[in-house]
Amino acid sequence: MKLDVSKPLLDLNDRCARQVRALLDGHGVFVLDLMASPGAGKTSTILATIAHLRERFRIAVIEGDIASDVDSVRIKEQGIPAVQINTGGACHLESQMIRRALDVLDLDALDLVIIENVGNLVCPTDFYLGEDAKVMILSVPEGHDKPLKYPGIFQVSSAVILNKIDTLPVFDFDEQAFREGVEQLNPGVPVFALSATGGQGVEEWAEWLAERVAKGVAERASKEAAGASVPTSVQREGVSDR
Ligand SMILES: Nc1nc2c(ncn2[C@@H]2O[C@H](COP(=O)(O)OP(=O)(O)OP(=O)(O)O)[C@@H](O)[C@H]2O)c(=O)[nH]1
Ligand SMILES: [Mg+2]
Repeated sequence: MKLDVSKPLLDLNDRCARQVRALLDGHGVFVLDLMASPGAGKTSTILATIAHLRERFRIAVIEGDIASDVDSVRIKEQGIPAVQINTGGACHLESQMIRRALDVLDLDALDLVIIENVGNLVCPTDFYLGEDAKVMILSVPEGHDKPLKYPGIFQVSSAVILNKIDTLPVFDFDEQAFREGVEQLNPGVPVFALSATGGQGVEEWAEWLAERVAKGVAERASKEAAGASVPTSVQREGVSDR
């Protein structure tokens, strides 16, 4: 007999993710799940995004890593709230972890939460965290063939970032082949070519995100103007594992 243990795990994750979603809807906070290989530039992209958007939106970060608080320290150094999740070996974040991290954050004081998922091109793909959008980063040194090898992550992403474009002159990276591969898997998905550390192209990506965050902020403002109550701890307590 063959047991498929992935199904109950995913069911539990999805149930909790829907509760996270309900909590976020009540607060009008936009949540981005950022996925990529180790070292592709997730933290660097988050820092560059914060630099562009911090005057317009209230931002917090949830850092997912197998071990260490290196990345959350980098975020906190910028004066941005950050919650570190150490998975202790697991190659992806799950919605139960996000729910606990959200409990630490003051959602009424936030417009945007960026989740840095654990560095991996496969595992985070299957786990809905209650986020508004999943976005993936591929960096130039990883090679233009990755859409062919890891199709799932390109298919679930609402946008694709091509990072480290400042290194294009030294790598045999065919940007057109990469874009065609992405388009085949996910027709119409926007691809933002940028250098997180150099700054090139970051503005276009940040504006794409800003447009979506602003929508949540506007919806919350119109609800508040209409006198609708924003959910409080009562609904937070309603969020449970089962
Ligand atoms: N040349 C260049 N280097 C970059 C760029 N973005 C990130 N890096 C470098 O790539 C390395 C990894 O960057 P991180 O932002 O820490 O990558 P990460 O995906 O968060 O890494 P993990 O959290 O360890 O998975 C660092 O040395 C960065 O300085 C870029 O646009 N160009
Ligand atoms: Mg990182």
